[in-house]
Amino acid sequence: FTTETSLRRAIEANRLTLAFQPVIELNSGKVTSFEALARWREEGVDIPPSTFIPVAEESGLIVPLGRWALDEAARTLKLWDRVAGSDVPVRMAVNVSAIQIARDDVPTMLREAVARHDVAAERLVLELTESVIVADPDRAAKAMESIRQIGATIALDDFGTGYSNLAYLQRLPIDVLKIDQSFVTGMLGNRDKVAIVRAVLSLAEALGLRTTAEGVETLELAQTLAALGCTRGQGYFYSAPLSAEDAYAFWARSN
Ligand code: G
Ligand code: G
Ligand code: MN
Ligand code: NA
Repeated sequence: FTTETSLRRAIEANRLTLAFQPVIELNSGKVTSFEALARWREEGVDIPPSTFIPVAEESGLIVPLGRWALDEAARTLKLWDRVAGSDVPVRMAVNVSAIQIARDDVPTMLREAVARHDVAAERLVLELTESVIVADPDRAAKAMESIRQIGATIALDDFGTGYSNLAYLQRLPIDVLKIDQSFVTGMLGNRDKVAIVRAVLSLAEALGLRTTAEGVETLELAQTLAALGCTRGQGYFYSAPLSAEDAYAFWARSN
């Protein structure tokens, strides 16, 4: 209960921050986007998202947290544009919890955030998990169609770890599959993981979806994924999540 109370205070006092992890186009080596990841530091100690995101979801605090994250991500994109003197050609991805889709009006929140910060919705990516679809398929479909209509892109996060049937991949406006890092990290020398990654890549190709492999920790992994037809990679081989300033410098250096 203390975590919930202090998380509520941290959100209200605007003491959460975002870290930004680059997503790299495997063929060109260029940054295509950044994933915004919430960070919480309390009295000098980092509380990991694996601790506070579940608390936020159980308490409903994920609704204000998620609103803050989208707003802060859009604000940061605009900040980078000002530093660069023109629109920085990267997209910004924000995680959206199933609870937000169920309880909040995510399309309106998106419309308001892009208007407030004067950034094109096309530059935003909302990362949803399969649990969104399992929870309430009709509501999820409506929300996703509105998000797409506003202009943002939809990525399916942690792909392969959920339980839903695959028919929705064809029906719903999904643009990108993010292959969960549990299949990617340690995939070299593991036939089962390679088989799963291959299957996801061929499914994505057949359906015209782009793919991002998470957990790319080595050059060899990046090369293997590229050879298998994966389009993008994200992971410690390229960069850990960075502060807004360092993320901008990373982009400026690598493009
Ligand atoms: O990068 P890191 O290990 O810190 O993030 C762990 C997980 O926490 C991420 O994979 C993501 O699913 C979740 N997470 C981080 N920030 C947010 C956020 O703003 N909203 C939601 N819903 N989840 C987040
Ligand atoms: O949204 P999602 O849960 O996929 O967020 C990615 C999480 O994985 C973040 O917590 C991030 O810090 C972490 N992460 C990012 N790159 C790597 C990596 O290369 N290896 C491992 N083990 N974790 C990573
Ligand atoms: Mn994610
Ligand atoms: Na993920």
